[in-house]
Amino acid sequence: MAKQVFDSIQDEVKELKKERNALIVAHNYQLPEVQDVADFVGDSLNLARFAQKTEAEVLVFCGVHFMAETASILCPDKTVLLPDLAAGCSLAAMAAPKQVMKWREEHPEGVVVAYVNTSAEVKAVSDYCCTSSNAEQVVRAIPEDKEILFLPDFFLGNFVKQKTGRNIHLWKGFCGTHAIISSEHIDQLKVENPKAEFIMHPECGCSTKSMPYADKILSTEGMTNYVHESKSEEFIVATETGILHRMQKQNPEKKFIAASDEAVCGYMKQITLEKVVTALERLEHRIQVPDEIAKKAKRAIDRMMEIT
Ligand code: CIZ
Repeated sequence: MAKQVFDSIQDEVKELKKERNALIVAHNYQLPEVQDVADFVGDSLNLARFAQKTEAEVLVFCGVHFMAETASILCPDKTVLLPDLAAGCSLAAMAAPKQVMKWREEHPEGVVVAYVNTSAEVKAVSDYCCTSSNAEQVVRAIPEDKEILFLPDFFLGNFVKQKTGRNIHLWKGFCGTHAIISSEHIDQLKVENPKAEFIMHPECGCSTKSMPYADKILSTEGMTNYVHESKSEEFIVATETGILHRMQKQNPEKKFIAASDEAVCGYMKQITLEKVVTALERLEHRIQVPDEIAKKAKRAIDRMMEIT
Protein backbone atom coordinates (compact mmCIF):
# COMPACT_ATOMS: atom_id res chain seq x y z
CA MET A 1 0.00 0.00 0.00
CA ALA A 2 1.35 3.46 -0.95
CA LYS A 3 2.70 5.41 2.05
CA GLN A 4 0.44 8.43 1.46
CA VAL A 5 -2.71 6.29 1.33
CA PHE A 6 -1.62 4.36 4.43
CA ASP A 7 -0.89 7.59 6.37
CA SER A 8 -4.30 9.04 5.55
CA ILE A 9 -6.14 5.83 6.53
CA GLN A 10 -4.05 5.62 9.67
CA ASP A 11 -5.15 9.17 10.65
CA GLU A 12 -8.78 8.21 10.04
CA VAL A 13 -8.38 5.08 12.16
CA LYS A 14 -6.84 7.13 15.00
CA GLU A 15 -9.80 9.56 14.98
CA LEU A 16 -12.37 6.77 14.90
CA LYS A 17 -10.66 4.86 17.70
CA LYS A 18 -10.83 7.94 19.91
CA GLU A 19 -14.50 8.54 19.07
CA ARG A 20 -15.46 4.93 19.76
CA ASN A 21 -13.14 4.32 22.73
CA ALA A 22 -11.83 1.44 20.67
CA LEU A 23 -8.63 -0.54 20.30
CA ILE A 24 -7.49 -2.71 17.42
CA VAL A 25 -5.93 -6.10 17.98
CA ALA A 26 -4.39 -8.14 15.17
CA HIS A 27 -3.29 -11.73 14.85
CA ASN A 28 0.26 -12.57 13.75
CA TYR A 29 -1.12 -13.76 10.38
CA GLN A 30 -2.83 -10.48 9.45
CA LEU A 31 -1.88 -8.31 6.46
CA PRO A 32 1.13 -6.03 7.17
CA GLU A 33 -0.91 -2.80 6.96
CA VAL A 34 -3.49 -4.20 9.38
CA GLN A 35 -0.75 -5.21 11.84
CA ASP A 36 0.67 -1.69 11.48
CA VAL A 37 -2.51 0.05 12.71
CA ALA A 38 -3.06 -2.41 15.56
CA ASP A 39 -2.56 -1.51 19.21
CA PHE A 40 -1.48 -5.05 19.88
CA VAL A 41 -0.28 -7.91 17.63
CA GLY A 42 0.00 -11.47 18.86
CA ASP A 43 -1.29 -15.03 18.93
CA SER A 44 -4.83 -15.87 19.97
CA LEU A 45 -3.89 -16.40 23.62
CA ASN A 46 -2.07 -13.10 24.00
CA LEU A 47 -4.81 -11.28 22.07
CA ALA A 48 -7.39 -12.70 24.50
CA ARG A 49 -5.26 -11.69 27.49
CA PHE A 50 -4.82 -8.19 26.08
CA ALA A 51 -8.57 -7.94 25.44
CA GLN A 52 -9.28 -8.85 29.07
CA LYS A 53 -6.89 -6.23 30.44
CA THR A 54 -7.83 -3.24 28.32
CA GLU A 55 -10.41 -0.69 29.39
CA ALA A 56 -11.50 0.12 25.84
CA GLU A 57 -15.23 -0.37 25.24
CA VAL A 58 -14.82 -1.60 21.67
CA LEU A 59 -12.33 -4.13 20.32
CA VAL A 60 -11.81 -4.47 16.61
CA PHE A 61 -10.62 -8.01 16.29
CA CYS A 62 -8.44 -8.51 13.23
CA GLY A 63 -8.22 -12.25 13.11
CA VAL A 64 -10.66 -15.04 12.41
CA HIS A 65 -14.12 -15.77 13.80
CA PHE A 66 -13.21 -18.25 16.55
CA MET A 67 -10.66 -15.79 17.96
CA ALA A 68 -13.25 -13.02 18.13
CA GLU A 69 -15.62 -15.46 19.83
CA THR A 70 -13.02 -16.22 22.49
CA ALA A 71 -12.48 -12.50 23.11
CA SER A 72 -16.22 -11.96 23.36
CA ILE A 73 -16.59 -14.86 25.85
CA LEU A 74 -13.78 -13.48 28.02
CA CYS A 75 -14.95 -9.86 27.76
CA PRO A 76 -18.75 -9.96 27.83
CA ASP A 77 -18.96 -6.23 28.62
CA LYS A 78 -16.97 -5.20 25.57
CA THR A 79 -18.20 -4.82 22.02
CA VAL A 80 -16.09 -7.21 19.93
CA LEU A 81 -16.12 -6.49 16.21
CA LEU A 82 -14.92 -8.70 13.38
CA PRO A 83 -14.42 -6.52 10.27
CA ASP A 84 -15.53 -9.31 7.91
CA LEU A 85 -17.71 -12.27 8.83
CA ALA A 86 -16.14 -14.28 6.01
CA ALA A 87 -13.00 -14.55 8.15
CA GLY A 88 -13.63 -18.14 9.18
CA CYS A 89 -11.29 -21.09 9.68
CA SER A 90 -11.27 -24.28 7.61
CA LEU A 91 -9.68 -26.21 10.49
CA ALA A 92 -12.35 -25.09 12.99
CA ALA A 93 -15.00 -26.11 10.44
CA MET A 94 -13.69 -29.69 10.55
CA ALA A 95 -15.19 -30.36 13.99
CA ALA A 96 -18.92 -29.96 14.63
CA PRO A 97 -20.38 -30.18 18.16
CA LYS A 98 -22.51 -33.26 17.33
CA GLN A 99 -19.48 -35.16 16.02
CA VAL A 100 -17.53 -34.26 19.15
CA MET A 101 -20.38 -35.48 21.37
CA LYS A 102 -20.39 -38.78 19.47
CA TRP A 103 -16.62 -39.11 19.94
CA ARG A 104 -17.11 -38.53 23.65
CA GLU A 105 -19.73 -41.28 23.79
CA GLU A 106 -17.28 -43.68 22.15
CA HIS A 107 -14.69 -42.82 24.84
CA PRO A 108 -16.75 -42.12 27.97
CA GLU A 109 -13.63 -41.78 30.19
CA GLY A 110 -11.84 -39.52 27.70
CA VAL A 111 -10.89 -35.94 28.47
CA VAL A 112 -11.53 -33.67 25.49
CA VAL A 113 -8.84 -31.11 24.69
CA ALA A 114 -9.95 -28.64 22.01
CA TYR A 115 -7.39 -26.57 20.17
CA VAL A 116 -8.37 -22.91 20.15
CA ASN A 117 -9.17 -23.29 16.42
CA THR A 118 -12.69 -24.51 17.21
CA SER A 119 -16.08 -22.83 17.38
CA ALA A 120 -17.44 -21.72 20.76
CA GLU A 121 -20.02 -24.52 20.42
CA VAL A 122 -17.24 -27.11 20.20
CA LYS A 123 -15.38 -25.55 23.12
CA ALA A 124 -18.67 -25.79 25.07
CA VAL A 125 -18.64 -29.59 24.72
CA SER A 126 -14.91 -29.89 25.52
CA ASP A 127 -13.08 -30.12 28.86
CA TYR A 128 -10.02 -28.04 28.11
CA CYS A 129 -9.04 -25.50 25.50
CA CYS A 130 -5.40 -25.14 24.38
CA THR A 131 -3.33 -23.17 21.91
CA SER A 132 -0.24 -24.31 20.08
CA SER A 133 1.87 -22.47 22.67
CA ASN A 134 0.45 -24.40 25.62
CA ALA A 135 -1.00 -27.67 24.22
CA GLU A 136 1.79 -29.74 25.78
CA GLN A 137 1.39 -28.03 29.16
CA VAL A 138 -2.39 -28.51 29.12
CA VAL A 139 -2.05 -32.22 28.30
CA ARG A 140 0.59 -32.70 31.03
CA ALA A 141 -1.79 -31.10 33.56
CA ILE A 142 -4.39 -33.85 32.97
CA PRO A 143 -3.99 -36.89 35.28
CA GLU A 144 -1.72 -39.51 33.68
CA ASP A 145 -4.25 -42.33 33.78
CA LYS A 146 -6.75 -40.42 31.63
CA GLU A 147 -7.11 -41.01 27.93
CA ILE A 148 -7.22 -37.80 25.94
CA LEU A 149 -9.30 -36.88 22.90
CA PHE A 150 -7.46 -34.15 21.01
CA LEU A 151 -9.16 -32.11 18.30
CA PRO A 152 -9.32 -30.86 15.60
CA ASP A 153 -5.68 -30.62 14.39
CA PHE A 154 -4.12 -34.03 13.81
CA PHE A 155 -0.55 -32.73 13.45
CA LEU A 156 -0.52 -30.61 16.60
CA GLY A 157 -2.15 -33.50 18.49
CA ASN A 158 0.42 -35.94 17.15
CA PHE A 159 3.26 -33.59 18.09
CA VAL A 160 1.94 -33.39 21.68
CA LYS A 161 1.45 -37.16 21.73
CA GLN A 162 5.10 -37.69 20.78
CA LYS A 163 6.34 -35.12 23.31
CA THR A 164 4.29 -36.42 26.23
CA GLY A 165 3.95 -40.13 25.43
CA ARG A 166 0.33 -39.87 26.55
CA ASN A 167 -2.61 -41.95 25.39
CA ILE A 168 -4.07 -39.46 22.92
CA HIS A 169 -6.75 -40.14 20.32
CA LEU A 170 -6.46 -37.80 17.38
CA TRP A 171 -9.15 -36.09 15.32
CA LYS A 172 -8.24 -36.05 11.64
CA GLY A 173 -8.47 -32.32 10.99
CA PHE A 174 -5.78 -30.17 9.42
CA CYS A 175 -5.07 -26.58 8.44
CA GLY A 176 -5.22 -26.12 4.65
CA THR A 177 -2.65 -23.32 4.78
CA HIS A 178 -0.05 -25.28 6.72
CA ALA A 179 -0.74 -28.32 4.51
CA ILE A 180 0.68 -26.42 1.52
CA ILE A 181 4.16 -26.36 3.05
CA SER A 182 6.09 -29.34 1.71
CA SER A 183 9.16 -30.99 3.18
CA GLU A 184 10.70 -31.26 -0.32
CA HIS A 185 10.61 -27.48 -0.69
CA ILE A 186 12.08 -27.05 2.78
CA ASP A 187 14.91 -29.44 1.83
CA GLN A 188 15.66 -27.21 -1.16
CA LEU A 189 15.55 -24.01 0.94
CA LYS A 190 17.92 -25.55 3.45
CA VAL A 191 20.41 -26.28 0.67
CA GLU A 192 20.07 -22.74 -0.69
CA ASN A 193 20.35 -21.15 2.77
CA PRO A 194 22.77 -23.35 4.70
CA LYS A 195 23.17 -20.89 7.59
CA ALA A 196 19.44 -20.50 8.19
CA GLU A 197 17.74 -22.06 11.18
CA PHE A 198 14.58 -23.93 10.28
CA ILE A 199 11.62 -23.25 12.55
CA MET A 200 8.24 -24.82 12.04
CA HIS A 201 4.70 -24.65 13.37
CA PRO A 202 3.27 -27.90 14.75
CA GLU A 203 0.20 -27.53 12.48
CA CYS A 204 2.42 -28.17 9.43
CA GLY A 205 1.22 -31.17 7.45
CA CYS A 206 4.81 -31.98 6.55
CA SER A 207 5.69 -32.15 10.24
CA THR A 208 5.98 -35.94 10.28
CA LYS A 209 8.72 -35.81 7.61
CA SER A 210 10.41 -32.53 8.52
CA MET A 211 10.13 -32.68 12.31
CA PRO A 212 13.37 -34.63 12.88
CA TYR A 213 15.47 -31.86 11.37
CA ALA A 214 13.51 -28.79 12.51
CA ASP A 215 15.67 -26.62 14.76
CA LYS A 216 12.54 -25.62 16.69
CA ILE A 217 8.85 -26.49 16.57
CA LEU A 218 6.98 -23.53 17.96
CA SER A 219 3.70 -21.61 18.09
CA THR A 220 3.66 -18.21 16.37
CA GLU A 221 4.40 -16.44 19.63
CA GLY A 222 7.15 -18.94 20.39
CA MET A 223 8.59 -18.25 16.94
CA THR A 224 8.63 -14.47 17.30
CA ASN A 225 10.34 -14.74 20.70
CA TYR A 226 12.80 -17.32 19.44
CA VAL A 227 14.00 -15.44 16.35
CA HIS A 228 14.51 -12.33 18.47
CA GLU A 229 16.64 -14.13 21.03
CA SER A 230 18.54 -16.44 18.68
CA LYS A 231 22.05 -15.48 17.59
CA SER A 232 21.31 -16.73 14.05
CA GLU A 233 20.78 -14.19 11.33
CA GLU A 234 18.66 -16.22 8.91
CA PHE A 235 15.55 -18.30 9.41
CA ILE A 236 13.34 -20.51 7.26
CA VAL A 237 9.88 -20.06 8.72
CA ALA A 238 7.24 -22.75 8.20
CA THR A 239 3.89 -21.17 8.99
CA GLU A 240 1.44 -18.64 7.51
CA THR A 241 3.47 -15.92 5.81
CA GLY A 242 1.83 -12.99 7.67
CA ILE A 243 4.15 -13.59 10.61
CA LEU A 244 7.19 -12.57 8.56
CA HIS A 245 6.09 -8.94 8.73
CA ARG A 246 6.22 -8.87 12.54
CA MET A 247 9.51 -10.77 12.58
CA GLN A 248 11.13 -8.41 10.07
CA LYS A 249 9.84 -5.33 11.87
CA GLN A 250 11.20 -6.50 15.21
CA ASN A 251 14.48 -7.76 13.74
CA PRO A 252 15.35 -5.55 10.75
CA GLU A 253 18.91 -6.87 10.59
CA LYS A 254 17.85 -10.53 10.22
CA LYS A 255 16.63 -12.43 7.17
CA PHE A 256 13.37 -14.38 7.13
CA ILE A 257 12.48 -16.84 4.39
CA ALA A 258 8.96 -18.23 4.04
CA ALA A 259 8.97 -22.04 3.83
CA SER A 260 6.26 -21.51 1.21
CA ASP A 261 5.14 -18.20 -0.32
CA GLU A 262 1.79 -19.91 -0.91
CA ALA A 263 1.11 -20.50 2.78
CA VAL A 264 -1.34 -17.60 2.86
CA CYS A 265 -4.58 -17.99 4.82
CA GLY A 266 -7.39 -16.58 2.69
CA TYR A 267 -9.60 -16.27 5.78
CA MET A 268 -7.08 -14.17 7.69
CA LYS A 269 -6.59 -12.00 4.62
CA GLN A 270 -10.32 -11.16 4.47
CA ILE A 271 -9.53 -8.41 6.96
CA THR A 272 -8.33 -5.33 5.10
CA LEU A 273 -7.55 -1.85 6.31
CA GLU A 274 -10.65 -0.48 4.56
CA LYS A 275 -12.83 -3.02 6.39
CA VAL A 276 -11.26 -2.01 9.71
CA VAL A 277 -12.33 1.59 9.02
CA THR A 278 -15.87 0.47 8.13
CA ALA A 279 -16.05 -1.69 11.27
CA LEU A 280 -15.18 1.34 13.38
CA GLU A 281 -17.58 3.65 11.53
CA ARG A 282 -20.57 1.29 11.61
CA LEU A 283 -19.64 -0.73 14.72
CA GLU A 284 -19.95 -3.95 12.76
CA HIS A 285 -19.83 -7.00 12.79
CA ARG A 286 -20.55 -7.61 16.43
CA ILE A 287 -19.55 -11.07 17.68
CA GLN A 288 -21.72 -12.37 20.49
CA VAL A 289 -21.88 -15.94 21.73
CA PRO A 290 -25.22 -17.07 23.21
CA ASP A 291 -25.00 -17.04 27.04
CA GLU A 292 -25.48 -20.77 27.56
CA ILE A 293 -22.74 -21.68 25.05
CA ALA A 294 -20.44 -18.90 26.30
CA LYS A 295 -20.75 -20.15 29.89
CA LYS A 296 -19.82 -23.71 28.95
CA ALA A 297 -17.05 -22.69 26.53
CA LYS A 298 -15.58 -20.40 29.19
CA ARG A 299 -15.05 -23.38 31.50
CA ALA A 300 -12.69 -24.96 28.95
CA ILE A 301 -10.93 -21.63 28.28
CA ASP A 302 -10.58 -20.83 32.01
CA ARG A 303 -9.06 -24.25 32.69
CA MET A 304 -6.42 -23.49 30.06
CA MET A 305 -5.79 -20.00 31.46
CA GLU A 306 -5.30 -21.46 34.96
CA ILE A 307 -2.62 -23.84 33.69
CA THR A 308 -0.61 -21.34 31.61
O1 CIZ B 1 -3.15 -19.53 18.75
C1 CIZ B 1 -2.94 -19.01 17.67
O2 CIZ B 1 -2.93 -17.82 17.50
C2 CIZ B 1 -2.74 -19.87 16.51
C3 CIZ B 1 -3.93 -20.29 15.79
C4 CIZ B 1 -1.54 -20.31 16.17
C5 CIZ B 1 -0.31 -19.91 16.86
O3 CIZ B 1 0.64 -20.69 16.84
O4 CIZ B 1 -0.21 -18.83 17.42
